[in-house]
Amino acid sequence: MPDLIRYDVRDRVAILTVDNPPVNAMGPGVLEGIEDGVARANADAGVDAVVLVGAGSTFIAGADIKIFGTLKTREQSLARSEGTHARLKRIEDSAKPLVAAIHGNALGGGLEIAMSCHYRVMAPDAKVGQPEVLLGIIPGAGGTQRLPRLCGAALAIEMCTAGKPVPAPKALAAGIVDRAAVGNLLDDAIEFARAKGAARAVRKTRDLTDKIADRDAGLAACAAGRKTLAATAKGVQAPFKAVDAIEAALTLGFDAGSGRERSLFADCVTSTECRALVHMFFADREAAKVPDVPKDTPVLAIARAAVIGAGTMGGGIAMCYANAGIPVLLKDVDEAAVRRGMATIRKNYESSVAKGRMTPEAFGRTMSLITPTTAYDDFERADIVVEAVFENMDLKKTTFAELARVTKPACILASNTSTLDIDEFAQASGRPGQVIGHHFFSPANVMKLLEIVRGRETSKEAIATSLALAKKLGKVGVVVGNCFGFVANRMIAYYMREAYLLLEEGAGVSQVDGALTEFGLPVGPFGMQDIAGIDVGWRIRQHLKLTGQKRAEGPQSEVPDRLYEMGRYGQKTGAGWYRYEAGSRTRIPDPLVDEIAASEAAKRGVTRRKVDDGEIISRIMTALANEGARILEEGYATRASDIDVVYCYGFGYPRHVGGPMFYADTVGLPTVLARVKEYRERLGDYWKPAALLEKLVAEGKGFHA
Ligand code: 3H9
Repeated sequence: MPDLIRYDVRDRVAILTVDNPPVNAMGPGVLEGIEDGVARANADAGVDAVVLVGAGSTFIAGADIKIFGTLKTREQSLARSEGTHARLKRIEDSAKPLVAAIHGNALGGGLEIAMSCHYRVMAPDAKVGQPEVLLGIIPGAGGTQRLPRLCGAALAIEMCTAGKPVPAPKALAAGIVDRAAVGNLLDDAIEFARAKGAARAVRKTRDLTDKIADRDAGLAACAAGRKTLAATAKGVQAPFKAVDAIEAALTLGFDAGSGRERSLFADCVTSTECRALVHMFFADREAAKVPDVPKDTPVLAIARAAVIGAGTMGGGIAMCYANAGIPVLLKDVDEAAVRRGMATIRKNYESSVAKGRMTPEAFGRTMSLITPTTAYDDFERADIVVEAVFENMDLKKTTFAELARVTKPACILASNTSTLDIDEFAQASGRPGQVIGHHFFSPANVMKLLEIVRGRETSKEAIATSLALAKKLGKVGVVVGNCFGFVANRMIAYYMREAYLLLEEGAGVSQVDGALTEFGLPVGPFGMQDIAGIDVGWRIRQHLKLTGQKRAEGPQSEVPDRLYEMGRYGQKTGAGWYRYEAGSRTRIPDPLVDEIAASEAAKRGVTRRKVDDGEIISRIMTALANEGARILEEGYATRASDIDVVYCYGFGYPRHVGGPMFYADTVGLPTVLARVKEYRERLGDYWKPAALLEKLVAEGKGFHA
């Protein structure tokens, strides 16, 4: 096995190269190796200074995230942090100047090591950051103490509470790094280190005081940070603890401040928030791995795309391609439809420019990548076509048959259907291996989830290409099976069923929505439906009635149908589950909806009662977990964590809760099963435990290993 830390000497400068692929995370031996390397350089008469650099594509991406799962108690965490803090102090005590040469990313513990060096040189395209809060923790290797000493409290708070990395120019201007490299990073850093070595110029970050000297300004920054978090960081604790730790840097000395950091870190690393967010970190990456699609499966290059249907979804999908720099044809049946679609796209981009999120140059460049058309000319050059026409099986089948005629044989034929059977289009195309579902979520240019639906005959190349393409489009791709509603909409049917029934039983519209937003969702089921349109759900229900299907077993509440019949489609008609004043999106509760719910309840013989918020969460979350279990046992999702990823990115399920399947594990599957049985007894036989749920409980296991 190659050394984790290589030691070379050039021009009287020792070069310590961290070589721990893929991202030089601080796994066992890394920090120890750096300390040994620094000691060796200090003892080496042929060395005046030291450069610390990362091998491969990045500097050091932080602690090895897997380690957090092993810290079960505060005591274990404290013992580990004490060791790390002491080691970093010993490194910082080097008598010979230490220079970190940063390329790629210096994140979390990576930046903390860099700040324990005496100087930092940074490649112009590199980034530095403290993203720990995204994992439910705070910087735990001195970051909350050293960062404010370099850049002041305000920026340190911003970086440690939002977790967003900062680019080189900002890091340089703020004093986090000392130099932006010109030309080759290592050559530049060696040159810089040589000069510092000649002057024996050692500068310990922990001794700096300038940037934290104005204590009142620092404390005001802490107060401002807490105020912002009160509005933005609902349901999480780590960002608040990061502010507490930075405050300690201002009010206590370095050693006492570090002690406070260790204590706060221990609170965080043993929390459910941390377990859930670490789970989501790995879940995001696992989702890209499909057991029967090997890593080396050939991936088709997607240089040109086409989208059929210039409506809301088609236009949004075309924007995704253009945003990724891929030229895209946007086809609809007539000039008017295409013009309307292009006007919406233009308006969206213009609004981004107005908000300063897009430069006028990028606007021009991106718009020029979208070519409107009413014909199939040029489709033979497309590497992928995404169909986003009306949800009608005959129309889709005709479209796929046409596409097979006008595209080259290797072209991938994707469908954005959210409910229809991919295998039927696949047969209609005559090229089933190339046909796949690409289910975008609305608004397609914003939502990060891409459900990649594999049909019976979809080729491995089409799946591997879709996963690579999702990444290129800035989406998280999750491969799912071809069942009704796939994973996301199949489960949402159970979520909505319970929401409707709770309403009939006596809960209020804003009570149900409030309980779920308190739980962490950005919007509750009724608010969400008012945005999406009550008419959309109605259309799906009509289609199901015609085909004799149900989206979810159990009583079908007719409250949404009554709203539809009254022309209450949601925000777009000024009323739905709520009322809206003209031009406003503020939800105003409407007693009329409660009356409708009461009258529908009477028709079904339901006795109304007071429903508490706890029951709302239990019913809805139990329904999701039970249906998720069925999806798993039927093989439509590869693993429970894929369902968590679908829910977090598709519906804004709170990451700090870890997705519906992880949440079920934290509640405990025996409790979830007991609830299903209780509801069955109380509400009816449609509450049936999933076989997988019963099996896991019997085996004493959870959904996640
Ligand atoms: C921390 O540092 C706490 C300290 O304050 C205190 C310590 C005492 N650990 O993302 P990619 C794996 S907290 C373990 O696909 P990219 C990843 O799972 C940490 N594994 O690549 C994947 O494995 P696989 C603070 C890690 O090029 C592979 O590497 N740091 C870690 O798209 C490639 O990853 C962070 O939060 C890790 N730290 O993006 C940074 N990082 O191939 C987390 C990655 O088996 N990392 N892996 O699926 C990132 O943000 C991105 O990985 C990075 C590269 C931007 C670096």
